[in-house]
Amino acid sequence: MADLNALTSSAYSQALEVIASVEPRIAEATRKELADQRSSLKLIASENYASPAVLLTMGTWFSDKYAEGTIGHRFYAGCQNVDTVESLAAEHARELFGAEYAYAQPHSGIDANLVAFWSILAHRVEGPWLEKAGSKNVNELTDADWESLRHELGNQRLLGMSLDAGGHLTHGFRPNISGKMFHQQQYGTDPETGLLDYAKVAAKAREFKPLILVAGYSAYPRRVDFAKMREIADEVGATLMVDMAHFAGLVAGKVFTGDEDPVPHAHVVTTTTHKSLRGPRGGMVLATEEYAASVDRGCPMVLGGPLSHVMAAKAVALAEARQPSFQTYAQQVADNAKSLAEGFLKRDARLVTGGTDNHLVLLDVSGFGLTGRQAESALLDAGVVTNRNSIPADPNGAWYTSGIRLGTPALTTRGFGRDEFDHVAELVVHVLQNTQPGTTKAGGPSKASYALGDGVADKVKDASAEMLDKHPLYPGLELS
Ligand code: DSN
Repeated sequence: MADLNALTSSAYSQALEVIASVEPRIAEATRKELADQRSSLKLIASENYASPAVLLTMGTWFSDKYAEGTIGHRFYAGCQNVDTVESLAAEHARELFGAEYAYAQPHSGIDANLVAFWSILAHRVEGPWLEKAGSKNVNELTDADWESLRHELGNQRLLGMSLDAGGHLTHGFRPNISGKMFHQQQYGTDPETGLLDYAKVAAKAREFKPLILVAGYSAYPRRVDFAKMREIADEVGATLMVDMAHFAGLVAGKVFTGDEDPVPHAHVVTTTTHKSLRGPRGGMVLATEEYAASVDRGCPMVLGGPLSHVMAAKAVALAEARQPSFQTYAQQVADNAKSLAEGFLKRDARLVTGGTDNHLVLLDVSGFGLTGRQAESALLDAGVVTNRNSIPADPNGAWYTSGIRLGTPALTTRGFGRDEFDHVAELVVHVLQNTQPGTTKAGGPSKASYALGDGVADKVKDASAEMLDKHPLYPGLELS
């Protein structure tokens, strides 16, 4: 068998030479990005490291092809190879997740959610409406019909998790298009425990009667019972849509099974492919047969030309996720998150919900006298890459925040284990204990400026380097 490390090294070295012949600064930035990713503790819960096979698949001439339409039914000629790529991506996704239907075209998570929203609206509203208008086909409608349909499609009701409880912008947050196109309400978490309260979600659903109930999160450190969410949806006649972007890798890796696996319970499931699933940057929609035809109209309903080079990389990543080793990886992601959480708790740091049972923890940094913004910046100075995040009822709002979100998918890919994540918790706490909040020019308390104690950054970087050297990123990949 070929030496894959040697092949990858020469592929990238030569590719960078080709790039440098046109715009050397881009080649330089690309080299620097690898060096930076190699030398920092990447703890952003939504990031990972895709394999060289996935990355290389994106750099091809599939990028040059237009392929609007669906498999075997394109608006452009010459799409036979794109059909192969999209079919394989969809087939791997169906097999991996046990889904009836998979749509690999969305360019991102937001696109996947928009496709899902419009598909559900079309499926739920268009059909009965067409009947009412006495027509069988949307193409036969008059301008007046469209005016009336627009009225019916707009102002539908959506119930999703609020941003500060851990939901996502696209789950009905007012400044996002989802909060503008829908009449929306949000459910939160219990103010004492930080946990989802299904009885309260059900009560809200009974009162609000949403067309779409959205489950899923970006910053909620716990598992969700999707069987219960489906019961709630069924009781009020809603479509259950689950956004599993953050935890798709844990579903693929069979860490979340039974009631914690959204696929058997939801009508429509959306995801990104680049987070815990460890694929290329992109989105995907899974659906039951009932919703397949409307999701399949994602392009041209919502999307432009599919990114065929990325769909090819999705197929490669999904093939990787079907290997037994991916299940070992996913379990380790969850075990490492537990260790990270325990590491914080034993050092008296406060975690939202008191712990985790997925891939992320949400650390309340107000106990250190800091805002999330100050903590994020101080940690970055010490080579620890995290992102600030609101906590429930956050007094500092969504910009400064009071929390830091940390996740385990990326460093687990590098090979970090439980002991190393305990050490990571120790280093994070050390930075935060040695960071002082700053003052504004007028002398008042600042939410942004801070001072990191002398020598702290170097000490933490040295301790991190020891762990990072033991678990190199892309081992064997040497750029000439
Ligand atoms: N930006 C992603 C995250 O960090 O969770 C979600 O869109």
